[in-house]
Amino acid sequence: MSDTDLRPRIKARTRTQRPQLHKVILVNDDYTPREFVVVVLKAEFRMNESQAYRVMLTAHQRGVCVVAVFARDIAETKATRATDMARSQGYPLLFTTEPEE
Ligand code: TYC
Repeated sequence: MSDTDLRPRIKARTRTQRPQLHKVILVNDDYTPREFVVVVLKAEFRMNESQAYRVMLTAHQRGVCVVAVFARDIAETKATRATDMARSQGYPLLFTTEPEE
């Protein structure tokens, strides 16, 4: 008789590879007006007034606040655009990015 073992081997694991997400972080400073921070958050991150106000206030009180998470290139583009929007008005407002754990 054949001794070929036809039992299934250990089941293969299928794991979908998802791109790592990156956080966009709003950094507090002493010079940018609160209202301007809110305007930038609404314009670049599609937030409404109360969402934007809460994020601005958290950064103001704690030093930084996570604005949102995106795929890396989108996070970097939005952080750059938002920071440039502030530079064009002469404000030191800064958005940075960092990979999510
Ligand atoms: N700290 C600023 C002020 O008192 C307001 C501000 C909030 C600036 C959040 C940057 O990320 C920021 N005018």
